[in-house]
Amino acid sequence: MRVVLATHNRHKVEEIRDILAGLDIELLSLDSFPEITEIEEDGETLEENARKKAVAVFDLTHILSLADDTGLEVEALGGRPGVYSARYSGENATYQRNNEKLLGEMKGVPPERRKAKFRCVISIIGGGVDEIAVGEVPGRIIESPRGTNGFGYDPLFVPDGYEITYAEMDSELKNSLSHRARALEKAKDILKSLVSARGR
Ligand code: ITT
Repeated sequence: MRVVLATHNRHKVEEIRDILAGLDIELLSLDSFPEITEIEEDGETLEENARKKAVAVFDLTHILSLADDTGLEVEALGGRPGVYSARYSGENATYQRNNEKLLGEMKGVPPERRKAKFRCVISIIGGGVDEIAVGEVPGRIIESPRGTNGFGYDPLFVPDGYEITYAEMDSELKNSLSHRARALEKAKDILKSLVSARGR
């Protein structure tokens, strides 16, 4: 069975490949479909955006499509940046500017009010298939960046039960506990049953 990952983010493609390794599926990325340009993520929820991307890619490729949308929800900021995580610092957002903006908004917020969670929503769309898998990891936002691995808000996020940031973890550790890993474990079960149903 072939599955196309509806993302241009190579960090995500690598994480998803690692986690889904071992399944009897051929994973394609959007690199195989250069004609598909950016799909606008204009939904109001992570669910809406993930589903919109998967539907758009399935409509264009007719291959089972898997799309995720992820957000960092910070309690002291009323859940922001949430669905706006990628463009938090505006039009020309970069990971670094987003992190600086987050630290700026969290300035003076005491340790006990620095709770946050990463939330990943995966949509799987195909002929007759419309499934959602969600993964969450609670943690906290530290006061200055630490670590150089990973991407996005990784240097600022310490998951509960750890003293190191996502960016201080090697990819094996991050991929064993991350929000995306949790959602992907659920997506994996969905894909497994599709593989066996289609194999019959
Ligand atoms: P797509 O092409 O898949 O849309 P994206 O980079 O826009 O890739 P998302 O919309 O899913 O990714 O994620 C929004 C932002 O959240 C992203 O730009 C990162 O800043 C952050 N993010 C997502 N996953 C993350 C992770 O595992 N660790 C740290 N930050 C992450």
